Amino acid sequence: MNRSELERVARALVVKGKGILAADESSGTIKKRFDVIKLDSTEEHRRAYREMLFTAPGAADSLSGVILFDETIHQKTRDGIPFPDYLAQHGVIPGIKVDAGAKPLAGFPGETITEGLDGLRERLLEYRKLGARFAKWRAVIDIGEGIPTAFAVRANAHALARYAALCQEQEIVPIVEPEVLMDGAHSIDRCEEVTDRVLEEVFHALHEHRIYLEGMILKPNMVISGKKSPTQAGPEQVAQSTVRCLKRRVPAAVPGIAFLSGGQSPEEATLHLSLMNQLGALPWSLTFSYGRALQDTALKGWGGTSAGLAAGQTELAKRARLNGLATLGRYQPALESQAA
Ligand code: 5MM
Repeated sequence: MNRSELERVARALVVKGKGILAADESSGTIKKRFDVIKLDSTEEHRRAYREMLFTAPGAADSLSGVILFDETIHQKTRDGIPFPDYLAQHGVIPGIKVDAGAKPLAGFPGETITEGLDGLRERLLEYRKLGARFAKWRAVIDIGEGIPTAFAVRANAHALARYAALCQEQEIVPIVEPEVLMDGAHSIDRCEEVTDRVLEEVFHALHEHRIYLEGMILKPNMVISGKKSPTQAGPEQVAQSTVRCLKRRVPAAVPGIAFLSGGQSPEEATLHLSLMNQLGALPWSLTFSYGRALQDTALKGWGGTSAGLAAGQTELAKRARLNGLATLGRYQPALESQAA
């Protein structure tokens, strides 16, 4: 393992002013996204959509990396340039989602375990040859009556740590993503309590698996009210609770934390990130690794037509730029109307 290379890539991914575009939707998820614009999820439509995103003029100025799906890392631009090569040529680090999805955890109703460890070493080797310099694995923790159980949290933390160890062995920076879902009716306090427990287990497992913390990135949820909760915490409380929780559980050796957006609106996700970055000096860089919060407006602007190409690209570049400002604590909602 080349530790200095891992650290160099990890630091580049969380450099101030930039963040990560999560464009690693699996076939089922991208179909759901295309359903919104009434577009069939064919291989060519998926390729054209990803090309629209990756070639958006100006977006690369605010993107440090892009997470790809297996199909996408093998695809090319219309001019025949493999996507990972195109991104690298534009200063954007290509990454790859390597988990095989969250599956029901036998014996634990309502809970899941993320699969994909079998054959992972060999897949990582292949992805590295294709240009991937970082990877991503998502564990999903739901909050509900009697869940999450301690066992499900431990099992997911263990899988995340095994994945991270294999990545570092292959000189690929692991993005460790334990997502506590915001879909429930729980309060922000309950989200903080569960996120705290999850992060404690995750860093315990990472330590046991001898993970080089300087060569990894954490991708957590924000501490936020459940979507169905009657009481919604305001943006300042989300920022303060999230940073408090992270300070308690994330070692300072980790170079950066790149949040998922998890179903927040694009504007909320940007505002929360900016407020956190206004809370004074922090031991790690705080940035974004958004999927929906970067792509939703771009997808609608594009609409699946070549006539919508420029509109989609303008929307992506706008959100990337505003989130880039948020990593510096310089985003204001008023910028929304000026940014286009
Ligand atoms: C939580 O999802 C990740 C971040 O996206 P959001 O910012 O929209 O929450 C995202 O990278 C996710 O892991 C991918 O979209 C892949 O999801 P699936 O479910 O297709 O593996």
